[in-house]
Amino acid sequence: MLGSTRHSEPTTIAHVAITRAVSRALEHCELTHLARRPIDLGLARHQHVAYEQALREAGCEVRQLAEQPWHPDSVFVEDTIVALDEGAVVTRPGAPSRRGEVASMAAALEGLRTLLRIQPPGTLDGGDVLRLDRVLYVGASARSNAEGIAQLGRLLAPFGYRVEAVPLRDCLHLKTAVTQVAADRLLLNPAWVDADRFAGWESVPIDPAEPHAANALRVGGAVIYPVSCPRTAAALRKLGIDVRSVDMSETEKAEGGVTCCSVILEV
Ligand code: CIR
Repeated sequence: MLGSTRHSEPTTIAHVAITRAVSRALEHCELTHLARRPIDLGLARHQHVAYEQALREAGCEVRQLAEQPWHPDSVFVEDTIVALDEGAVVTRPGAPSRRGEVASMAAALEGLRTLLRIQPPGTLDGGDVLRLDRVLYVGASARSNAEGIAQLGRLLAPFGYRVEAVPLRDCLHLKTAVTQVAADRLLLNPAWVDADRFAGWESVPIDPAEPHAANALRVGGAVIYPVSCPRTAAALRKLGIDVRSVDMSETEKAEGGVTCCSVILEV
């Protein structure tokens, strides 16, 4: 069976998850670390529906934005906005081909959050931003430059957030290398980012046979997680983590993961 395993619907909706329909141009996506492979668009759409269902089962109301047929990577909405309780920062993606994706995300957030913006020459991808309490760790990646990271720090300081740049190796975004999987735990690929950057956090290493295993989406007490990383999933379950499996094979070929395909807002 494709998609998520079955779970009962939650009784309360605690989050809004913004997603976007998969672009028909997905096969023309940006690729940095992967070789291009054929993408089955029908399967990608089917998997995206199952992913949205997993979000609902984890307590989200899903609001899907319209397809952007002319933007291959537009399903990866995470990169267009950094959403916090106090406001949302509209990004300026590092890949020029992706800059046209942000306007409709900003429009969707109007009325929900006060909007702030990264300005040229700053660049920032939301996939590089990992919020842990009042610290935003930002990957100093090929997509997020020093100017973009500095602007984020200045925009969010008034709300009591600190921004810290984190060096990365051999991966696209910070959240390709590390995400939060429990109240006190990170899941991390030590080949791509150093655990000692995250002082005070315990980290679980991924299974070395699954280099892309560090991208997990924690929402509503559950962790939405790709079927492509079964060994790391088993290790997470052993720790008592509620892992909800989704098949993301097609967006994985476009270098996307489970965090990339939604923006989660607390409501
Ligand atoms: C890109 O290179 O921009 C897309 N093909 C993949 C973006 C994945 N987004 C993410 O990890 N936040």
